[in-house]
Amino acid sequence: VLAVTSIAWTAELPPPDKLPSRLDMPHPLEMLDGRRVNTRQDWEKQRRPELRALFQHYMYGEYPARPQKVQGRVLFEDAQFLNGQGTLREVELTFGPDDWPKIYLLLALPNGRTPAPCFVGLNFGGNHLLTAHEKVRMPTVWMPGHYPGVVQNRATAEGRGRQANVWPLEQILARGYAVATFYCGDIQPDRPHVREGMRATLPERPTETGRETATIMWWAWGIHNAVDYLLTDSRIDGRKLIVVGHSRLGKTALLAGAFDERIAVVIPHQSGCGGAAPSRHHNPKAETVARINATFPHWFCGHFKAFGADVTRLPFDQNGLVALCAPRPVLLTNAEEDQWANPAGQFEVLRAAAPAYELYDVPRPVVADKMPPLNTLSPERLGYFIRPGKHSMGPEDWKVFMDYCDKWLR
Ligand code: GTR
Repeated sequence: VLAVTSIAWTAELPPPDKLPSRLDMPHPLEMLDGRRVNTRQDWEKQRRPELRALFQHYMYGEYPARPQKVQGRVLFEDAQFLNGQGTLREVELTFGPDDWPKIYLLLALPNGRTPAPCFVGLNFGGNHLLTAHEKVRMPTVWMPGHYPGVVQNRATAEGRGRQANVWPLEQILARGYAVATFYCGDIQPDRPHVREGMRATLPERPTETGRETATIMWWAWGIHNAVDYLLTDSRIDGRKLIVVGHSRLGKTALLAGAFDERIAVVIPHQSGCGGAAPSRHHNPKAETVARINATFPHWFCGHFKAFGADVTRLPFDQNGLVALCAPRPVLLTNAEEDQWANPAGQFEVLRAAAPAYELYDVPRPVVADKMPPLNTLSPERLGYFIRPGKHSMGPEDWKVFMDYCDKWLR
């Protein structure tokens, strides 16, 4: 059963320059025509579908059709991973014709806990960077040149285990969590102007409609394909899936969570502009919509480009994307020196998403009223954490992810 909310959107939406200018983040419960919903039912039946449609049309592009079926083929399984602490498995996921991309999903399962809650998310440079296990498949698709062991944009065995700190499997298994991750480039390579990956499966030129599926949307859709598979695995607790990702892949984690209610907890780590940071902001150190569109033109759809010159015309802000996760827990994690990702702006986004959560019968407050001090988890349903240091994901971040999930999933 594909539980992803499908979007029926037929109304004509105005071009970006015909939208009204709004200086503040639009209220998540206010419809495009100005009416405000104030019941859970109107939110779920009217405003939530509208908001999902607006994010597709103006920012991430169309959510692609769900595959008929996602099929998994186990490539290897080692039941004695890390001296028997866990099981390591790699699974090839097929979800279309033979010439379509495939996902290579690396699964680490704690041997002592079945079914286990499971983190799911994309990695930047291939599964083989996350463990030195020699059975892990060497990716054959395009790779960014600066990743360990990459030669002429292809992965080599030199990379094995070189980024094991980013997804610390041993630490995660020790706390009874499972991990499911795959290389983002399995679905769509992280570069513009190429017809590769899922984009190459489309009949027309992808940049013509303005609302063409952009890379971050393809990635989020890929995560949903992995979720389809995870729900068939009896060693995983399908009610306890946590989506996580760092930076551009954190933007993806938030979008994936906002569009798929099968995901129980959403953790965009240092996701910044286009993720959990506001598009409207005055932080001189933080990334802007104009800048992100210029540097990464493939991440967002054509319509989004128009907002670089005037973000006040956006009919939503990123508080709307967080609101789409309601009432599920969302944790925003940040680092003090990573001002590019706008940590303080992200806290404002979190607060401005709260009205959607308050429609539900859940304990109050749903969000803290002030940003917590450094190294102090604000464990609310809309949670927040900021540590000292830089733009990175590592063991200390995973500790916080798991502390938060212990609270919400046990
Ligand atoms: C930066 C980009 C950010 C963030 C980051 C990353 O260059 O400006 O939005 O996505 O890359 O993914 O590490």
